[in-house]
Order: sequence, then C-alpha cells, then structure tokens
Amino acid sequence: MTHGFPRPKQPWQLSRRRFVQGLAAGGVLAATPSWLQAAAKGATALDSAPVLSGREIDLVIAETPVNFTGVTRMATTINGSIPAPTLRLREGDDVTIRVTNRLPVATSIHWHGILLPYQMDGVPGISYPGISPGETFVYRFTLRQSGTYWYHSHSGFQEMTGMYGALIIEPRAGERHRADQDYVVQLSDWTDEDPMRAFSKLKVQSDVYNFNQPTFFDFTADVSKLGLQAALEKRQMWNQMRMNPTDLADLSAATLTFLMNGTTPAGNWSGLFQRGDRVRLRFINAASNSFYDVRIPGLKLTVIQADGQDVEPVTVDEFRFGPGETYDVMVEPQDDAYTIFAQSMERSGYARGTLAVQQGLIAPVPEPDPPEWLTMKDMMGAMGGGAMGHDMMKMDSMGQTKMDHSQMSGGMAMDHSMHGMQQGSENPLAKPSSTIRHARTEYGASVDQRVDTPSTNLDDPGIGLRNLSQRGLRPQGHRVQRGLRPQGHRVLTLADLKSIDGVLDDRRPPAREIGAKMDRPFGKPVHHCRAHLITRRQLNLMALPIIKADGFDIIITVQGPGKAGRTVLPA
Ligand SMILES: [Cu+2]
Repeated sequence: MTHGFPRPKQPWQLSRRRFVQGLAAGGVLAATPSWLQAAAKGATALDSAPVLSGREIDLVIAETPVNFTGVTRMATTINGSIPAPTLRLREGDDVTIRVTNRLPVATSIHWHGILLPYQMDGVPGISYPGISPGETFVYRFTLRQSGTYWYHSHSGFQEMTGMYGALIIEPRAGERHRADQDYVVQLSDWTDEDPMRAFSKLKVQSDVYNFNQPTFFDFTADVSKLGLQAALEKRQMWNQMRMNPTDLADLSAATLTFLMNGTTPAGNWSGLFQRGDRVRLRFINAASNSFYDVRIPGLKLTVIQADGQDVEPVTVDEFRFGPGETYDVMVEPQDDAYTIFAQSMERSGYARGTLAVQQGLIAPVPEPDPPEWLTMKDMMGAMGGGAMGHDMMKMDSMGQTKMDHSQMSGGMAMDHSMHGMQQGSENPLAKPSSTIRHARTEYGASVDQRVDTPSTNLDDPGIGLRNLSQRGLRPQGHRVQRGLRPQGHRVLTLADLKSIDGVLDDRRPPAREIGAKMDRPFGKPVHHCRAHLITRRQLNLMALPIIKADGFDIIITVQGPGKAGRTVLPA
C-alpha cells in the first residue's frame, strides 16, 4: 500500500480516506491448477490477461484467491485470471465456446454487443436459466461483425468480483488502420468488501461511499463567493429535491481500487513500443460502477472506433466512458514514457499504467482534478440554455416548494412539426431539441420528472470536463494546423463520433411503439440512469426502460423501488 506520489493537502481531500493505490504485485494468488493448464493451452501472454484464439475456446469459471490491497479475498475468475482471457476471434468464423462452472452457484457469460441467436446471449432469465454448478454450457455462434467488445458474467455480483474479459474480433478484410502495437487497456474496479454488503449499505444510505459531500468548508467558500443568501438557497434547492450535487457515483475509492488490465495503480501495467510505432489501444470500461476520464499527457488520442464500430478518426486529448463502453484510439509516441491516466468521474482516485520504450520506465502521474458540483443543467437537461435561462438561484426564487415542471412548461408547448425544421441544419444530432408537449398521462403522482427543454447534449463533454484549459486544469494546447488559433484541451463528445459509412438518415415516419429491455439504453445521453452500473442494475433502477417512439421523441420510463420517474429525450 505505497503512496509514491506527493499529494497536496487540499480542502476537498481532507474528509476522505486516502486513495488506495494497491499492492504493486497485487492480483491473483493461486498456483495454476491442472484443469486450468489444459484450458489455457495455446495461450500467449501478450497482455496481462492470457490471449485465446481460434474457433474452439474453453473457459472455466471458479473462485480464486486474490490480493489487491493487502488483504486476501475470493474473486470469481475465468481460467484463473483477472481480467479473464482476451479472446481474439475472426469475423466470419463459427466459434464454439465451452464454459464450465466450478462455482458453488449458477453463473453465466454475456457477450456484450455481439450479434447472435438469442439462445446464445447468456442473460439468465431471458434465454436460458444460466449455467448450474458443475455444468458445461456450449455457446455456438457465427461472428457477423468485427471490433473491440467484451464479455462478462450476468449473474449476481460475479462481474464485480472479476468476471470480465476483452473480446476482439478481427475484420475478415484486415484492419482499417495499420498498427505496430495493439494493446487491450481494460479498466475495472475492485472492492475488498463483499459486494452484497456494499450493496446493502447503498440501499440504506445511497451516498455512503460519497466522500465528496458538501462540507462546511464548501459552504463558507460559497458564502464568500456568492453571498450568504445565495449560498443558503443553493443548498435549500438540493435539499428540496432530495438530491445531492456530488452524486456522481454509487461507489468510490472509499471502497474501490481502480485497476488497469487487472493491475493496481502501484502495480503500473506497462505496454511497450518502439519509437515511431503506431500504437492501437483498445480501451474497455469493464468497471462495475466507475466512469473513467482517460488521457495520456503528451499524446494526442485519435479515436478510430466506438463500441466496436469504426468511426471517422477524430483527434482529442481526453475522453470519458462509462461501464460497458469501448473506444479504440491510435497514438504515436515519440518520448520514452507516458502515463495512461484514467481518473474516476467522481475524482476519488484513478487507474494508471504506462506506455514506454522499455519495462520499468515511468512518466509523471497527475493528481485527480478537484470534484465539481452538478448543476441543474446536469440534472435536468438544457434548462440553462436558450428559452428558459434559469440558473440554480432563480429557480428557487420562483417560490416552488418542490420541483414541479408543469409550472415551468406552461405556455411553452410546441408542436412536434418544429423538430422537422432542425433536420436541415448541419448536424441535427448536436442541436438541442425544442420544447416538448407532454401527453396528459405524463402528469400525476407516478411521474416525478419531465424535461421540458430536452437536449441531446451530445456536444457537452460533461461535468468535470468543461473548459479544462481555461480553468487551468490542462495545458493550453497546441496551435491547430489550419488556423493560428491556439486550441485548448479537447475532450471527445458524442457529437464528434461519425459513422465511417456516413450519417444514418432514415426519415420514414414512426409506425409503432416499442417496449424493450435494453442492456445499455442510450449510452451517455441518459447519463444519470447509468444502465450498466451493477448496483443500479441490482436496484432495478434501469431494469425495464420502456421506449416509446413519438415523432422525434422517445419516452423512457424508469422504475425502481420507491422512485418512479419518466424522462423525455429527443430521439
Ligand atoms: Cu454488458
């Protein structure tokens, strides 16, 4: 548990447990048993996880002791490793994957984002009952796509305790981008606690792991900046909504150790390159709860693929991704060593690794940024923009005793034909939609939220990532080639992602309503719902979103214990 990096005493850090960097040699403890040696035959250790390829794969799920932080705990592993073996398969191949369960409980493997017959999807309760103790389930499917994906358990908290691995499908026609080095960079998070215990604590008190709570220090700072009245109103507003402006994650470094390729920050996973190499990094967020903000100080990241789909290459300095998402980036390192830095969104700690010309070299490791408070815009959509123009103080001075958007939407209803007008603009997806007219059924006791000026927010980098250069949190950046204007630190947004095959432009009128159970409903646009977060999934917060197509709008109904709400988003 070394803390090799000096940490300045900043006020926001005083109330927190120190961020655990973990053991340098942390990870799986067990000696390889014989059944595993058979399963791992033919594996080559290019990554920290063994690599398996071909058309026939054997996976064995078992409990394995691990030690990431100084205490020995039981993990759920596939072929005895964390992450699970990287599967390198080939587009067009028929693959047979035999999964044997050596756990005392049922298990499952879900192939995230893979097109396959529903019987092979691996979600218990939907297409099969799961894999019983002692049983071997044979997955057989044809690979109809290529790209960077991953696989994980869909049973209980097994994913959280180690059951996740990379799934790389090589395109039949060869990769679109030539790379001299090709690394999986799989981010995850580990807790020494029994996840069920952590989950029970969250059910009792949802912010039990939030060590960035508004403090008396924050209050006095706000008083001197905003004045006493405004500082009081700011707090009153959040209290009335029964929400918390620092609610960015269920879990934090208070219980988590952040891992890169199954390696603690102190362990420092390293990928090697030679000067002049084009290096492809396949980032996978396999965390149970952590959104990561990823950057490699000194290197531009050229994003070439998102969630397995090739995109028009876009060069940025940083990107955010949530659990379940993948991004492939190309980098061209010129120096000897660079830090791959992935701080968690709530800023309680980071995963970290190194790209270097030889093993053992390191580069400076940044400090996590100070946490930033959520605003009303983050919570409710584009309320701060355009027509409404509310800020947090004004909202309170409207004299509302609770958030009641029916008052705010008065007179602002607009016909859906207005949406058509935006179709002609350059990038309709990046533009906020207009005010929504809500159906009568969207009012009443069962609905606690309506967004009246919805926005896709696709061009918003998100809380904690806005105006980083101006705020002095990142370098001012280089001059762009074409113009002479200095370009600040650029964070990837969804508006930057363009399909390599052109924009999908289907203007057929909607014909029916769809009710769907979705693994990952909208990716980042429904940021607040966070569908792949395991504790939220267990809480049923995103168990059954109902999608209703209505012109250009989509209605998502979210149900959970004690809290039901609807959010209307533009399609
Ligand atoms: Cu998944």
